[in-house]
Amino acid sequence: MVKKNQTLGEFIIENQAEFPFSSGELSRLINSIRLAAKVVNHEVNKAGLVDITGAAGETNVQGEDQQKLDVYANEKFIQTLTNREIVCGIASEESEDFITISGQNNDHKNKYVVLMDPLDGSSNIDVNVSVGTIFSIYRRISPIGTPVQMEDFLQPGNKQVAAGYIVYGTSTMLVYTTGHGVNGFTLNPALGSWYLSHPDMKFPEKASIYSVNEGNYVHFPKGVKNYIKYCQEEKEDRPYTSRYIGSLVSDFHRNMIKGGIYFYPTTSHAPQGKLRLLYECNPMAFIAEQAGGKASNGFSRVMDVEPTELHQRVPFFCGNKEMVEKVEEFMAKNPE
Ligand code: AHM
Ligand code: MG
Repeated sequence: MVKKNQTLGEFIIENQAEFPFSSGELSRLINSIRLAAKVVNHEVNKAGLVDITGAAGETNVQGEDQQKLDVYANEKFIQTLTNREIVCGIASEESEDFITISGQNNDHKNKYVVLMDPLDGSSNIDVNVSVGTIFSIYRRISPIGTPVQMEDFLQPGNKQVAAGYIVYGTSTMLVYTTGHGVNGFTLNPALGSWYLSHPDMKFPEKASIYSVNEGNYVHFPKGVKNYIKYCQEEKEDRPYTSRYIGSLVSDFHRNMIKGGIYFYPTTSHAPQGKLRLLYECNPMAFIAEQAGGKASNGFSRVMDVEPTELHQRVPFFCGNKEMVEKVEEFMAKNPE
């Protein structure tokens, strides 16, 4: 049951019953993420002060090394999840290999793995524009009691148990799904509590925003070029509005609330696209579908793509169902 203004803690406890075989591990895992998110939020909010205290890579006045925020966020999430011993492995966009967490007494007893992009869109930090964290949770495939394996991370998105993002925006929000709809919580920074501000989030029926880096237009496939022209055509409900922040989490978040599509297609320079299947696309796809939207690689469902490597990239079209279907129509006509 969804009650507005409930705290995230209350919400997690109340909804634990949705998992009949749950041992509470997933709830504890989400609890750790909300804690790490608060710590990272605090640091992201201070980012502007870096100019005064010293830039990343330099030594600050206290003689401490300043860290880049994405490195900091990576460490904080890994630290929190490791200290609480609730996952058996973590893979991050910031680290080349996955991390094995052996757990108490080296027993490898935990059953979940987390995949994350600790600070997505971090180039926006220098200019005070929103950034985000994206996470995705899977049940391990390898037997409990043994160290995690690559196969535990290379699962298709349709196997996700939970996924979410934190948007460090004008306010900080945590939005996540466990496969029972999407709920958004806003942080009250004075109290450090998250409140259910956006229960049961759904893409609105009418959508009119397209979000893409149009500077890459000449490098896009023909199908995408044609779709962009379609968005710009003068018709009853068009042209659509163009909005692009260049921060996936923020662009997605706005589109889910206002109605729209985000896409990062292949380009002649990036023949696989730019975004990462495991850390960025699958979690956003899971949230999109749970909010009544759709996510595609241009031809088929992103969450059905079988991953072959950790840092795999994929073209990504995500948002209102009709808009994603329309772009797929254009791609099918010009598949090259
Ligand atoms: P990052 O993981 O290096 O931050 O890159 C991902 C970001 C997305 O948040 C954003 O949508 C996209 O890259 C923007 O790319 P571009 O600057 O090419 O438009
Ligand atoms: Mg990223």
